[in-house]
Amino acid sequence: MANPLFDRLFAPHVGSDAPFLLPPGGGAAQSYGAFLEDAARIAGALAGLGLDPGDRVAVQVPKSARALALYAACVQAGLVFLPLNTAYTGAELAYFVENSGARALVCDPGEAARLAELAGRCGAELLTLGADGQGTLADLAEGQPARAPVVPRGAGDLAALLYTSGTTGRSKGAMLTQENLLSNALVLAEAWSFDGRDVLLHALPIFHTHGLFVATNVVLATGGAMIFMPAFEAAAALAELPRATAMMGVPTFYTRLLDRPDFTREAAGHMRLFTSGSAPLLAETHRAFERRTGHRILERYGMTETNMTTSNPYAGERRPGTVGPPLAGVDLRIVAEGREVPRGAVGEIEVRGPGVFAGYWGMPEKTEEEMTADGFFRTGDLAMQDADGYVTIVGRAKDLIISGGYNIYPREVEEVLDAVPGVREAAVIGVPHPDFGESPVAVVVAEPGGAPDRAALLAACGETLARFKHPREVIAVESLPRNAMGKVQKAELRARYADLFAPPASPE
Ligand code: MCA
Ligand code: AMP
Repeated sequence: MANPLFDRLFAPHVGSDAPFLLPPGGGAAQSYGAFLEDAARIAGALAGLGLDPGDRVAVQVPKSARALALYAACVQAGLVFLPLNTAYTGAELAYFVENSGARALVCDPGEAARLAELAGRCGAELLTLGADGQGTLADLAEGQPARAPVVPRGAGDLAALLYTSGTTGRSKGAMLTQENLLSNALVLAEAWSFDGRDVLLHALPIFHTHGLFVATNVVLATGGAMIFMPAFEAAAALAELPRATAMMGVPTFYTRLLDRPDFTREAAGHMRLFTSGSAPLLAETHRAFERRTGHRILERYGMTETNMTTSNPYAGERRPGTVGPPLAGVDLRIVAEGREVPRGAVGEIEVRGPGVFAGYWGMPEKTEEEMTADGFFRTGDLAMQDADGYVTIVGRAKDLIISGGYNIYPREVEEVLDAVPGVREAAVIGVPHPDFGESPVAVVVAEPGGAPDRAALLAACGETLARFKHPREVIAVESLPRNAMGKVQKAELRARYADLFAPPASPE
């Protein structure tokens, strides 16, 4: 029996001298062969700990070549890779480890003491891996052989578990199969014309779909190289650009590059492709980028649960403000009141295809809620599709804020604020922000006689929520606007505070 994901993305590169990871600032590349030897050693170390195929490996580590090798090792050993945002707090992490039943937890060495109790309680093996690639996982791997068995897996077996928050209740683990990941990598590689000559500027985090699957799997599928940056920083990205042929980013990457006068037509002239996703790219940013560089950013759309589902074309017209037509193999329809709507009308996007996940971990009823009887996933994104098939996202049916490409579920923040003494109720809304696209703002009503103390509210968030979820502003109000049904009118609040972060108008 085979392991389709490993066989197609990794196995062809075993023993290859071709460069895979280029360190920023120059220096020797790590070859595909060396990367896969490292992965094999890690696979051996994990198997040696008694982990069995299908076991979950929770990973909250800084980005590094070895952190990526850990992903490869999990695929090779038939383990389920569960990457976690490095910004998550201990409270957030505890839920993911408990809910997934992870058998191993890999963390930064600096966090090990803090996480020992959690790992012990959950029966997870605690291992460490730092930004420098060192730690107890590396120590264990060192003694292992450079080749390891490839554990047989089927196309429908799980390769990864990625947690996404829900509009109600706790986060849900999206179960991604080998086929989900492989099919999407191959479709994107073809759609965007990637090949072995490409050098991708990789500045995304590797704990989300965008940086881990869209970027890395496309390069693995086609044998190119990646300039592997620890994080996005505009000046550093600009310095690396001359070596790159392609770049993938969230809109904030592009607005930050445009803020730099040294990001010029000459600086970008040699590039083959810039893609954007994870959050809406303003048509205005698309046009400003074209004016500055001559390049039209290729915008695409997807979700953790569905992988990528639409993309503007590589060769055809890239239309600003749209996410393009459905990708090959994706069935997409726009639905309102239970019916597919005609072209040009607004409704919710529903998708079906090989990239659509296998359901939420341990939550069959949630999975059923999000899927239609004929196998389409309800995205919660509102859009229209034009006569040529191009999809324009116009809003969201779900209560979600996307800040710099990170999702924030207002309900999760509201629950924390509501529990603060003196708070009667809080509504968290997304307000346009020039850098992050949207930022969370808390609109708070005090108990009679009480006054919500801003510092206390933010301190409560600090204990439980990752920093990027914290409200950027707290606004005290007498009452929240409600409709006849008593539901808080968030659209009205968003309109009221739409200019909160707007840059001051420049004098004429
Ligand atoms: C960091 N901070 C943020 C964010 N990131 N605040 C709000 N939103 C953010 N996205 C805060 C930190 O907590 C810190 O706060 C301060 O900003 C500076 O931290 P630093 O690490 O220096 O941040 P940064 O370098 O400015 O990071 C911004 C960033 C980064 C480069 C835009 O967030 C990023 O790489 N985003 C990419 C997210 C991504 O890959 N999403 C893909 C999801 P303080 O100073 O107050 O402590 S996958 C997906 O959505 C689907 C499937 C798809 O379609 O791709
Ligand atoms: P996630 O659950 O992190 O995968 O986030 C998926 C959500 O990000 C989608 O449901 C959309 O709301 C949003 N998204 C992703 N790409 C785009 C895009 N190009 N334009 C607008 N929204 C996007």
